[in-house]
Amino acid sequence: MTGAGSLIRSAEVLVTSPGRNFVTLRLTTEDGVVGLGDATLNGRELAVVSYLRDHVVPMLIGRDAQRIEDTWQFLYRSAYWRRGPVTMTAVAAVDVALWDIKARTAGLPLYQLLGGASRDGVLVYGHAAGRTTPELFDSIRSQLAEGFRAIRVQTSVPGIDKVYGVSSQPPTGRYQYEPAHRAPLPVEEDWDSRAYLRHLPGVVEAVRAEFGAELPLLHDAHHRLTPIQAARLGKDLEPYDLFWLEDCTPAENQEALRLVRHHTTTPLALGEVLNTIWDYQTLIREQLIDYVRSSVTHAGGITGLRRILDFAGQYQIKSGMHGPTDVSPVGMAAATHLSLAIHNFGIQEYMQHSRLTDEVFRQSFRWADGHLHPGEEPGLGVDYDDDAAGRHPYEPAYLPFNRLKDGTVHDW
Ligand code: GCO
Ligand code: MG
Repeated sequence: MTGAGSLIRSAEVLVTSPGRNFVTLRLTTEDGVVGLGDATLNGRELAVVSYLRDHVVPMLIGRDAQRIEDTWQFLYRSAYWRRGPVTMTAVAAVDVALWDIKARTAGLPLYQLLGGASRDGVLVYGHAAGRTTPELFDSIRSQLAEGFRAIRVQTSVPGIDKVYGVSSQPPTGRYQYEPAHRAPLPVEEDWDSRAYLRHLPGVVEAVRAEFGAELPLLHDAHHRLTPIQAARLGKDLEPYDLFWLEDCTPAENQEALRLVRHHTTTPLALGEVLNTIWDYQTLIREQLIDYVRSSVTHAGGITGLRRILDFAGQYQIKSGMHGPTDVSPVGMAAATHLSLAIHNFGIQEYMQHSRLTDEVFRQSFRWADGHLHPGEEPGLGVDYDDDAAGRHPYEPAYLPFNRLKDGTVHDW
């Protein structure tokens, strides 16, 4: 259906902070059909707000909302300055809002437009963490009780004050970990790779012994190791059969993974900070990873990520979409529709949003037996509640950064 009614009448960039910051693009057509896109880039939210508001919105008004591929190519190529997280998050927001509009216009849940369901539900992984091994065990038990059937485990390391993925507060029921701090400046954390390498394998061994062979276990090294350290860690963890080891080295050096791959059969996941198919060229062609970690939100939307995953599929590389709380419920819904539809689905991350967040973003997904399903509402199945959003104005927040013991800045 193309005609005057499908022209974009308004494009609003909405910012709200129900517990944490979210940026949402809302497009409305002349016919009154609304589409939502997630534009949240944790700790750099307002850069995307400006990119959209100041540069993209004026170009959207009057465009045909049905022309998704053309709009994607236009935004990507006409900017001249391509790729990068700010640009690709902005492109993603427009792309997902247009898919939402197309599916709502068709009266179908988005996954139907992507080829229909390839599975009954989307296996997701939850998160467990502990400052001590007994605390980690409790955290795993509570994730199992929440219904998760695959679990990422993160642990404190003796001698390090604050470790990625582990709250410094005692656990309070449901896993809560919000890396961004509402503070005027980034919080400093500390790091010691040798201490981490000594400590982690024993913890994973204990978890495997306690919870048995069947439970898929994942771990995120969060970009901190050198290639040879990552190779050693992969080898040390082989007996415990990890589902994946994530971001073992900083993602921008694709060649680093050659060395890691050469030494270990532990499956590797990488790419939550990558944004385009070009960032994956070497990783996929040389089969250096097993899972693509990019989210719909940060990799150019459904259109951008599907292109990456089709390329990956030729090499039996599967999806493992990033799904922390800084991907909004709109971004999570888009991911879940895509995960349901593609053939080379692997697993999806799911860090449940807070009650406050869920009041702003009304959702229709289903959650049962460790699997998500996006539901049968037309479009993404998410509605934005302006009244609830208005109660939570934007608050500046930063991700932390790391220093080594001698004061050197290190990857966080
Ligand atoms: C993950 C990620 C996140 C990131 C966060 C940054 O695997 O879920 O590493 O926890 O640190 O999304 O904004
Ligand atoms: Mg990660």
